Amino acid sequence: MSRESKFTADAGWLPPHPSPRKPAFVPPPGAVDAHCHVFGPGDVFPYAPERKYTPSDASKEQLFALRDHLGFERNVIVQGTCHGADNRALVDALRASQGRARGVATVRRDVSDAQLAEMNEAGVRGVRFNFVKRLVDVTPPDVLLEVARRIAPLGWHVVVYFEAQDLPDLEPFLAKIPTTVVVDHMGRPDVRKPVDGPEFGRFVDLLARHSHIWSKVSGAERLSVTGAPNYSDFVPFGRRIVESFPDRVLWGTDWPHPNLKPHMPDDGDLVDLIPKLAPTADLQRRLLVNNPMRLYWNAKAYSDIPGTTVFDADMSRKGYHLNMFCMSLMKAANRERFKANERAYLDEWPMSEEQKQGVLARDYNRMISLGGNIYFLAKIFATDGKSFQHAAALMTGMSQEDYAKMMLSGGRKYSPGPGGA
Ligand code: 0GY
Repeated sequence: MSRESKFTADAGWLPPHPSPRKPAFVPPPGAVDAHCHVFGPGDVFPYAPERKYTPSDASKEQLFALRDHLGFERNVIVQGTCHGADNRALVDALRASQGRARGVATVRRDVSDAQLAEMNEAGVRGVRFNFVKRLVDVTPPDVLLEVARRIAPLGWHVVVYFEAQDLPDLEPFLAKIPTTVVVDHMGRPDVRKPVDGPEFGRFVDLLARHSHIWSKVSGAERLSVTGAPNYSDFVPFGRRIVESFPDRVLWGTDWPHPNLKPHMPDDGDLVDLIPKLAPTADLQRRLLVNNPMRLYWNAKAYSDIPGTTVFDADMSRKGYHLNMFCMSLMKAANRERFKANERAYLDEWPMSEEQKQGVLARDYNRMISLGGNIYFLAKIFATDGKSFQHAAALMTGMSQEDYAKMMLSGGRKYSPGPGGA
């Protein structure tokens, strides 16, 4: 006999479609469903007391089965507001995914470094800021900026959910966020209005003005007035964004489609919209593979050059406070304070705990992998009274003497490839 659940879904709540059809569109290999949720199960991962709705459970097993059925390889699971800032159900799903899911969490300003590190290890790569008043009690922007500054050193980004009428007020805030910002469902346009009209124009301008802002071209089933199965009024809006900003768009099912009344979409229909939003194979690959892989799996064309960490814009953001700490050592008074109590001095900087540990251990490779730039890190070994040769020897695992000998005899030996010099 099944146990009585502690939670009952709201009256009229629609569970997800029980048997979505197999879509005609075959997603390219490695495709990512970059907006979906897991809810509960409530008896294991209780819904938050402050929630604005109680859903029916939507499990990780159901989500992974849908992923396979629709022809996707990976998921980005977004913390639903019904779980508040309790990310346990999300983290549980990420851990069960065997690296095939990444997460976007909700955190409060009092989240600890240890909690952030644990979520990072599980696969969380972003936080969500929600401005939709029927879903949350809105948090003040200065608190959110504080959270954004905390998560930036981890290389995470911010996902925002708001409605079109709130964009003018929000734009200055979005401009100040120091990470990539992804807007859910194109900022919820009214798709009865013209795609070339002022309301959607404002959203297109937002992306044109701010290269750190991305958009999900999702939410057809929420925004369409013409409705299933073609959601035809939504298509020109999504297509406009995909064609204008092909390297800053993501797509997701939004399974299990919370708060949708009165219809529950067939996820197969939603997948079959993709070629209408992204009409070429190249656009489809960017939307479904390249962009989400770059943002969530750090997969860049140059990220697997052996022995090399490329210092690009993401690394610069991730290492910002570490590098600023290094620059502070230009001043004699700061060097003295650092030498007197390294831990206390490091704690004055909003660096991640891992970055601080890297500094304390003088582990330069680790600092570089966490966004440190050798031109700034040089201030640390200079403060220690050490040379560049000393640091380079440490990084290669050699004694300084062996390193010096190697360099004097022409540097590291390498085997040229066929036809190489
Ligand atoms: C979505 C949309 C909605 C809900 C949530 O976290 C949530 O509760 O995001 C909504 O009701 O519009 O993206 O899932």
